[in-house]
Amino acid sequence: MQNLLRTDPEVARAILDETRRQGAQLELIASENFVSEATLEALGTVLTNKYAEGYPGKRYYGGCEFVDVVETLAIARVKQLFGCDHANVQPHSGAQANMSVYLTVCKPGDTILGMNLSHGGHLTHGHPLNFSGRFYNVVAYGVRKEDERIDYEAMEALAREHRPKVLVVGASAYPRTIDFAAVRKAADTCGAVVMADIAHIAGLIVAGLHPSPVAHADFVSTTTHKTLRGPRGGMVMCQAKWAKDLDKLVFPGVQGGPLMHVIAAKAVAFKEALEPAFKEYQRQVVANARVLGETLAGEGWRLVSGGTDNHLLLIDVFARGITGKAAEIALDHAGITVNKNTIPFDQNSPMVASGVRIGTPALTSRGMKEPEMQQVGTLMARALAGIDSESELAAVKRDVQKLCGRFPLYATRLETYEGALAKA
Ligand code: DSN
Repeated sequence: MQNLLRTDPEVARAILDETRRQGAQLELIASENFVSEATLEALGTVLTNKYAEGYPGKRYYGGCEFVDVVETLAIARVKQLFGCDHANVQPHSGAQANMSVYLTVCKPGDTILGMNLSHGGHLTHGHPLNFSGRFYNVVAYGVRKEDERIDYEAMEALAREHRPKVLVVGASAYPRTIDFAAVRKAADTCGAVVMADIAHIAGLIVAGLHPSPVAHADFVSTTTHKTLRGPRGGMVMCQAKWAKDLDKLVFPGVQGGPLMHVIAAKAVAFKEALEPAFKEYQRQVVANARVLGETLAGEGWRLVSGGTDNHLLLIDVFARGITGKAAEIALDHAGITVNKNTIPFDQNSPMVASGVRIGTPALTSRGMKEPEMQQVGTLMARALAGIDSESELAAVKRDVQKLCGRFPLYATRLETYEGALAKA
């Protein structure tokens, strides 16, 4: 930090402030997490200097012997974690992972069947403003109105009717277990390739707390920074028959040089995920989400689909006359970080939204358990009930800070930053 403070005090200051913010607020964004110190150490290394276009043993640059070690370890660990035939750990993000799969399988204009974003899907599953919606003919499936769960029968009927090249399954705001066998069955009616995007639930799958898609899907894509608790990035796993084509499409098809410092951090996070403690962590993530949901429901808040099977919850705040946007702002004032989110069949636009999405991966990484989830649920309910009262929001914030103070985050790192700042 001392070098950074000397060279660029503005950036150094912002990093210090962000480190403080992460520790002082209740982080409930379902897609965020806190990586380990070991993962952070791997990220901030000289591996960022190295060009390594190609793959281990087959690079377009000299001097790759050590980054080869890193990437080979990362690949081996993914295969061990998920039991997949092949893994490509180079995608810079989940979007690039998904783009690589589509380009492997489809030509522009081909049909993709994906989940409606407002029913819990993802931008890269065919949203009109995303490359997926621009390059391909998109047909969307969704959830049933009555129970807000994926309608696999309707999915299969759409597959028969539209004969997609790819059937995409996976979600960014779906609190229920996904039936990958049913997806495979739907895809087999028209010979579609299945891509399972497990970005949100990857950690749960590793721990055996959510069924794995590996036996059912041709491709499994994911980010590495959500429940998997690695650095920001993506990866793709696939059946052996797709391996060569996929690798060609990740590089040189979609990307140039891989981010070797990020791949090193991925390798570290995968090693952590192989430890028994990771399973226990995921078990706690799921238990925490259930208790948080029960607490909120007990306070009179409607949960989309009635609850959760995984790490996230969607609260229908509009059922009590509050927009997702207003709820997000009020909770932010109370030191609780969430994101507004559309709910199935939403009457409001995505920038306003009727829901708030919350998840427990980050708070669980801080060590919070069921009793704290009850407190968090009560604090959220107080903030939402007191949405028009700045004094109530400030009072909630004080209680949030007390709770956060009991679960220090990056304490040594923060101390080092503060010490460097004091000397600067
Ligand atoms: N933006 C991510 C999320 O919050 O779920 C998905 O890419």
